[in-house]
Amino acid sequence: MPDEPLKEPLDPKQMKGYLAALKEETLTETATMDKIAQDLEMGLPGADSISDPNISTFSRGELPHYAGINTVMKTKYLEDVRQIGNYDVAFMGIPFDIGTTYRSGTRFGPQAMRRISALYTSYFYELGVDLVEKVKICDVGDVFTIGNIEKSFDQVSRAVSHIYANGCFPMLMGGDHSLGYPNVRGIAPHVDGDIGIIHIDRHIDTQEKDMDERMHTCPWFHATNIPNAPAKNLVQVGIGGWQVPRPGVKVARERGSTIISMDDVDDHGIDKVAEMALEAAWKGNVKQVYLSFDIDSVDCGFVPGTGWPEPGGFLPREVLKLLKLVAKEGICAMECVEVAPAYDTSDITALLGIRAMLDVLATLVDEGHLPRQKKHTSDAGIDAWKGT
Ligand SMILES: [Mn+2]
Repeated sequence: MPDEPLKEPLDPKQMKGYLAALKEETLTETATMDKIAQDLEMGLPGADSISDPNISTFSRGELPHYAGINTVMKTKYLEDVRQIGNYDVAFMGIPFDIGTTYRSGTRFGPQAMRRISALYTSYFYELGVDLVEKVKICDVGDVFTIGNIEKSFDQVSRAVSHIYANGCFPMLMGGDHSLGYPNVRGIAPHVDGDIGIIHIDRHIDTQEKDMDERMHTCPWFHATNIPNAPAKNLVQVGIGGWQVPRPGVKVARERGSTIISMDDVDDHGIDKVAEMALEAAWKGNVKQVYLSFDIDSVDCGFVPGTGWPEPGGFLPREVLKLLKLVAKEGICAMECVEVAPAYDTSDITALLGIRAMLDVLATLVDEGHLPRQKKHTSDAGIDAWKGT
């Protein structure tokens, strides 16, 4: 028998799974217990025959997962948006899809993500983060969008600006990808320095107009015209296939943005590509990076519920890793766009969309980016984006 090198056995105590279990022991339970007590008070104690003292008569909290009014993870619905400054994080829906150039339906994306988010607890095992214990989250509801692209963009920028200027972290649920532009426009005037953009997509989305309007093929042309959002800090990851229009490619070339194709991802792997993306996005006078996640960057076998499905994209596990690596360095906001539930199967597309957002949130908390130690509030008004 030939000599075989001794295999190093894996140490069960050093496995990430075990270490994550250890971390759970260090988490507080205070906010969770307070919430349960409040839910019992508001929902009345359960029937005498029920022995679990935490079960109320009316469902008011996380359980059962099939019950309840669906805000994101059943967090507080912030009806009075003037109170936004009291929260660390706000989920906001942007039910808007008239920028689509093929199948419409992403206006129902926010509702689909909210509904399926009820599957989740606030605790994320791998990172050992319990959101309820660490950050004050609200669901601020939806922007009042209308059947006009430019007027809706104004509404969106105003809403995003309001959240960001009050020191609250925006988690933006689209809606089609034309929203990338008004979303960044709402934040940029409140950033003291430049803003970089990391855009994860199969599509390049950099042409000036499509069919005479600023459609979902156009957001980054306009976003990188914003004075403090230079094109050199735009990084696009996952681009490729048969829907990368030549006018957009020409713009990307002329403006010198960074394009990392799916072939590049194949060649170099997620870690290397993330490192490269972060370097380009943060280079120069950049003070904040905006994260744009298009669900169609994932192979269409996993995300049927989208307006422009693309074969050959990321695997879910790959993209979740990429998002976490980007979030580790800190971001100023995130958008998840192009979830169109009418074409979805068993909610899997909406589920991946909200999962991506929550993984990013947990990473930001784990890395100490949230809650912000010092609240960044801006004196520039809600309409500071006008004219940019
Ligand atoms: Mn796309």
